Amino acid sequence: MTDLRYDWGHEEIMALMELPFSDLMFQAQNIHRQHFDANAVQVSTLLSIKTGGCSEDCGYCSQSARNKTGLERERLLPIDEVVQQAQAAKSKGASRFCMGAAWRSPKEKDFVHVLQMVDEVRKLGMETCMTLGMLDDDQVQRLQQAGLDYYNHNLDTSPEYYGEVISTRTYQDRLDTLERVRQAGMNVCSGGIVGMGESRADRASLLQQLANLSMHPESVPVNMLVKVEGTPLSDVEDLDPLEFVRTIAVARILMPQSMVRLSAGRTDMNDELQALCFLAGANSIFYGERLLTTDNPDADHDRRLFERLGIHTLQ
Ligand code: SAM
Ligand code: DTB
Ligand code: SF4
Repeated sequence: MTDLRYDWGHEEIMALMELPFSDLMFQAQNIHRQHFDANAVQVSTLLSIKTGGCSEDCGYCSQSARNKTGLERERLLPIDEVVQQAQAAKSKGASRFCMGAAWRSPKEKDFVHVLQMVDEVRKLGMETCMTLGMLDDDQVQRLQQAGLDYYNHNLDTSPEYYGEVISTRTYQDRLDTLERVRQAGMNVCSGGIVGMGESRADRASLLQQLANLSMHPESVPVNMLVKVEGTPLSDVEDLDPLEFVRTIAVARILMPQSMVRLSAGRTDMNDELQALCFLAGANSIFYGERLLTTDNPDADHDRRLFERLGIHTLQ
């Protein structure tokens, strides 16, 4: 078993990123197989419980009020509808239901409903995950008491590149929320986005931040930027897909016991590229036709892909 490390230096991470592709894949596979069934993938389904009109200025996001993406601003979904969608996701085979809201941070009037959603979805026998923006100590406690299993809050990119993408909250704000969630004893889901015009050194630096948190996040989503028309990043240059695979492989090596999620961007990937991501150590995906506001491959396609690859899903 590989020992867990929390002291990764930037240079050694860069050295991994720069390995010949086959050597990198071999290392990642080796580590993956020490800790996981290499043919098992966990599936989560996402639902946007509050869409659009967000006050933040994240340059990639369809939901920022500052980006003219044509997305209709919606109110918080009624609890019944959330429970119905969770039930549907469960019957299609998802083990975790992830609820996302386009907020800088939750307001009290909404928060009470959110707590009820956690309770109701848990009663279906599913794991629960929420992503609601920044949280204070009180909110973290109440989510934990409601039984929330995972909180998703991404670092998004390196501290060095961060200012190119977001100005309305700091990197430290994000680290603070992650530490609060960790201290409250909930599972942490944190990762980032690649393909936003950042350098390889930035990707290494994002992974360094994640791997050197007080504990590794239990779940590490690696998103490929979904280019949304009307956002500042809509026509950023395409990233070499093999660089995305490398990012997954290095995440696997640095955080051997974490679930690494092949997250947004799969509709633009062919099956062969996704197979390479699983080979590199990805062992989780978002499953179901929709991410938050953009498309995801349909469930039938994913089922066929899993069959072709001999992958089974984790319950
Ligand atoms: N508003 C909350 C927040 O930002 O913390 C929660 C929802 S937010 C949409 C969750 C994450 O989705 C972001 O941190 C980002 O990493 C990812 N995301 C959003 N838009 C994306 C896009 N166009 N492509 C890839 N990932 C994206
Ligand atoms: C994460 O890292 N990726 C998910 C989830 N956490 C909340 C969101 C992806 C969003 C992609 C763009 C959209 O559908 O709006
Ligand atoms: Fe708002 Fe989250 Fe989108 Fe940023 S990523 S604009 S905080 S919904």
